[in-house]
Amino acid sequence: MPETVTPQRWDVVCRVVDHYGDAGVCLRLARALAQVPDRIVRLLVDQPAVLLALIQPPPPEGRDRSGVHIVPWDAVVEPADVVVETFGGGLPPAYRESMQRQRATGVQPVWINLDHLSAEDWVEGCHRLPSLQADGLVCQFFYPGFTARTGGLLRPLDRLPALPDAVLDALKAPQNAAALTASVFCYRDSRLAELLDAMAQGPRPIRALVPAGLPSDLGGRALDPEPGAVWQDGALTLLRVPFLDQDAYDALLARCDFNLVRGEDSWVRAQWAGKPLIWQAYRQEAATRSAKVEAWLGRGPMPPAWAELNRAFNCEPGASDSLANCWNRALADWTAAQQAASDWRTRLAAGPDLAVTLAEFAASTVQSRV
Ligand code: TRH
Repeated sequence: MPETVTPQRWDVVCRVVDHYGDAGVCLRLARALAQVPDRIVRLLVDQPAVLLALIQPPPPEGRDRSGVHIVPWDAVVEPADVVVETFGGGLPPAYRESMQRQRATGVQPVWINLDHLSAEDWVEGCHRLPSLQADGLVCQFFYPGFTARTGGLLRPLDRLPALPDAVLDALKAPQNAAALTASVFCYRDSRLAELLDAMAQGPRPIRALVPAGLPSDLGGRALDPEPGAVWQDGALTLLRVPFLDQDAYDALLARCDFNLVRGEDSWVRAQWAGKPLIWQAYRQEAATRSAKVEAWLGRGPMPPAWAELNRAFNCEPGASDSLANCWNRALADWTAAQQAASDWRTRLAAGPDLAVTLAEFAASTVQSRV
């Protein structure tokens, strides 16, 4: 451990469970941590292909443009000063054995387990709690969140990249100033088909951008899988766009009028985009999913009609008013939804920055040992 109490060597440890979010959050966290001069950040990942799908072009020799060293999960044995395990994914066995040896001869690294984001109240009571492990190591739980008594959220990019031509072309079709543009990113098993039906029969032209390579139930609309494909259906125009680099995806969210997002990272990015959004929570048991959605809606990110639409989109069919009714009521409340999304973004900006709170917590943990 260097002389100063400010730990400078960080490891973010990512074990991919499924989809892109584990890697997506870890990449964003590692990049944010690496912005501090002289800090050395490694991102240990067990499925590099999932992570590299979010970085275009692929980083040469595993060195990300942000300076993060991307390394295979089991390629590192010498622990850093601070180890950020994510989502309870565990640590590589050899890495953990090294931590045990360090503890036996001196001081273990600061070991933090960064958990999933939730708007639920219980998070504040668990945030920063230590957990003594059977081998004597201490792990400390750290929760992102929407309040000052959590770790807060990873901040948006200071500067968004230009959108690729394939997306800019899609934004021109159809030529209709009244059209609202939406990005579409939800799970295969969702109520998307019903929502698209409502848009097609709705009062306002909608241009929906669907990423290539992601299975989506488009309700029988045979949109070709290749970027550039177009499918017109009443007031709805579906357009296939490429799966984008993570930074370009942030730029897409900011460019659209509203966004359909899912899971955790795109959900947060859409809130930072400051546009109305429809969030499909990660597919868990219905009561768990409903509790997460209600906790977030209860913090007031949007007006009632849009909250009802989000609630319905996360319900099983038949457990809510029809999506068509919800969609038409939400569309009628469009101006209020735009203002509420902007106000919500302002509220988030007043909250903690997760990369900062993590670093402060790590430094205070080291300081407490001096
Ligand atoms: O892919 P996800 O469903 O990931 C999920 C969630 O993170 C969930 O919380 C977790 O428990 C589960 O994985 C294991 O949704 P999420 O979180 O939005 O992550 C998607 C990432 O993909 C995000 O970083 C944005 C990125 N992305 C791009 O980079 N380009 C794209 O074109 C698209 C559509 C997404």
